Amino acid sequence: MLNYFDVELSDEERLVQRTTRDWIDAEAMPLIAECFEAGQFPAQLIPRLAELGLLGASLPKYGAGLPYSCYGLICQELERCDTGLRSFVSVQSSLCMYPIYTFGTEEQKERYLPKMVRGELIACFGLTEPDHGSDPSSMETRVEPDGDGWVLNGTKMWITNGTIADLAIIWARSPDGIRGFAVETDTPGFSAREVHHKLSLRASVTAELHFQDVRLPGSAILPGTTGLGSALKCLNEARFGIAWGTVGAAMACFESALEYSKIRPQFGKPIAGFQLTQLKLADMLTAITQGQLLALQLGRLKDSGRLRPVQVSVAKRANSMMALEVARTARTILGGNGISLEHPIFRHMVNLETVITYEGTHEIHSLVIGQDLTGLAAYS
Ligand code: TGC
Ligand code: FAD
Repeated sequence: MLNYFDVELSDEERLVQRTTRDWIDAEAMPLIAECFEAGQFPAQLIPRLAELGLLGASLPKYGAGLPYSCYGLICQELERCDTGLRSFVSVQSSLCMYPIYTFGTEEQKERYLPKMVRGELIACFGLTEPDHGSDPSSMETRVEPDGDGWVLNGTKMWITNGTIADLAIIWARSPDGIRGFAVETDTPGFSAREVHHKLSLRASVTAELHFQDVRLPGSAILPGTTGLGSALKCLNEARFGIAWGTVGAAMACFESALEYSKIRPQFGKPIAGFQLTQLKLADMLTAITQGQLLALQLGRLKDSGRLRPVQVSVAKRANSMMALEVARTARTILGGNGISLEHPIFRHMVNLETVITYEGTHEIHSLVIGQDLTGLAAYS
């Protein structure tokens, strides 16, 4: 644990972090590189993720109801292993359980949430479309009223968990604006196709979803959704997890580079003894510490109900780029060995290229912050 500033964690936070880390080290770390190489999500970990209370960890009543700071620490530890693992938990918890809990009926909550906490029902979140990523307000996926139900048509792209999901939270344009729907994936007309040839997030399932005249019951709508803003509320939750998770990815890269630098001799001494290596280590340590303190304050603000969405944008943007830069620097310390999957750094580095892109690109978060600072929207 990097704790240069003796960051104060509560007993509960320490316990959650320790428990998650111990399990990750024992059961996830040993198989992650192989999964990444094979392009497979380690689905065998789902039952233990559930047993440990890591699905819907911050959800009251149905989940463990932990403080958000604990959820953040869970994300940090998961992403210290691999972004794919944190992504799975982010999607299940923040992007799918959260909207059902926040916008759903009692019947929807009872039908889905207990099974989702137990890992018996996997979900995905479909907002992005092939032609509408940063600008979801232009989405083409539509629902039309049909008797006492709906008919759904359209396509969603880059959907995490898409081919393993039993349930999809789908955002679609209805006659009264964008609404969210809980779509069971065995409904006729629903199909999912895995995206192959990815060079990033290889230990995560990514899919294209296609809806052709999918007939949904009236009860499929999440009635509390009232426009794009409802989808963006879900994104605040997941972006919060990314702000923490990226600290974990950066820690893994730093620790790997530090250890390597002490045992790799060149010019007659360990490369850790060269000033340029020490400068890189000092820069990485400083950046990670700043990211850690930012994430912790984000958690404190969220737990006290004072967190503004723009603050989440600041932290998601800053920590994702921080982690990518740490990964790139750490990679140089390993020289040629840095490009091998035998070390975790390159795997994290290519994952982080996705992290600066999904959940709002680096550029989009710059514009969110710019709008907050100036009062002027510069998206179009
Ligand atoms: P705009 O007019 O600004 O906003 C529409 C309504 O939403 C409200 N709002 C928010 N509410 C809550 N939280 C936020 N962060 C919000 N941002 C905006 C806003 O007040 C407004 O409300 P109202 O009542 O006035 O209607 O919308 P816009 O169309 O101009 O878009 C703004 C923009 C560009 C920031 C937004 O579209 C955006 O964030 N784009 C990025 C798209 C994105 O992040 N996609 C992510 C897809 S999911 C994903 O990547 C999952 S990866 C999962 C994994 O594997 O971890
Ligand atoms: P575009 O929006 O086409 O952007 C391309 C470039 O243009 C970017 O650099 C962008 O910053 C820039 N740009 C766009 N608009 C502007 C502007 N106004 N000003 C300046 N620059 C701009 N989505 C989901 O809904 N659910 C998921 O589960 C999910 N999982 C994902 C998993 C992976 C592995 C990946 C790669 C993506 C995932 N996404 C998911 C999609 C992700 O959210 C989008 O890729 C992201 O929002 C960017 O959209 P885009 O790829 O269409 O890029």
